[in-house]
Amino acid sequence: MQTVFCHEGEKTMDLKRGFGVLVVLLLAVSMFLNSQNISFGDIFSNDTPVTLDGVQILEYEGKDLTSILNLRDNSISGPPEIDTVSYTLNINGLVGQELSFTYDELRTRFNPYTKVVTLHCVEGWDATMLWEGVLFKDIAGMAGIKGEADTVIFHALDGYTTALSLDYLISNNIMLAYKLNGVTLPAKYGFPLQLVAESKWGYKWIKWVSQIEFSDDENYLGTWERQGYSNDADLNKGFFD
Ligand SMILES: Nc1nc2c(c(=O)[nH]1)N[C@H]1C(S)=C(S)[C@@H](COP(=O)(O)O)O[C@H]1N2
Ligand SMILES: [Mo]
Repeated sequence: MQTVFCHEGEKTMDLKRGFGVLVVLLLAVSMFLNSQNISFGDIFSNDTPVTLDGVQILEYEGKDLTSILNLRDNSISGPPEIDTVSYTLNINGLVGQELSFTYDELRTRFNPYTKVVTLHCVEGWDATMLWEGVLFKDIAGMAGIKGEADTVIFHALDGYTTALSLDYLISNNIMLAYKLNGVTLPAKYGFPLQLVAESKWGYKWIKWVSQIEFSDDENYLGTWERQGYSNDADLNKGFFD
């Protein structure tokens, strides 16, 4: 037994019992977090926060959305460190004018678009989310694409790359999203920008996009494509076709 003082005056309590209660409480909290797919790491580390800037939208126009808390981060080397202040999206290659946009410019200089689109990973899982961002063709239009360009190579802050045909990106109104389910893209899930490569396999949905390079190299292979995955990546076909 030990004597302790608190604002109610002198009290005695069994410290051993107090410790036992604390252990049970911590176990209960950790089981709850586990059931919600949240890890202690998510909460206490500041590189992969789950803090959201608003309340996620989980149903939109009658469609159920996948919660961000249930997403899987499938990246080659984990989320990169991003400095929002110095970040720019750089547009170069076969363009009339090289451009770069800050994060604020991306959200203020282009019309915003929203759309519910489902991501399908080759591993067999999928996630339906409400995306908000800018149209690829609006950005491309500002840079002025040269006639020879037929391919667009996307580069990301973690070193990942992938390429898509210019025609696919423009004719399908493909978006670069800065929000999902109504909240800013979390660091783990592509902040500041993720390509919403509708009707393509997940490996074309490049996250943490930092550079858009216009090219005439139709055979350019990105990170996963080099490992043998289909460069076309059409969802209607197998990912090795
Ligand atoms: N920069 C970058 N983007 C990436 C990847 C990656 O490793 N690095 N993985 C891709 C793969 S294989 C999938 S399935 C999706 C997963 O997206 P999500 O984390 O939003 O669920 O991200 C894609 N984009
Ligand atoms: Mo994937």
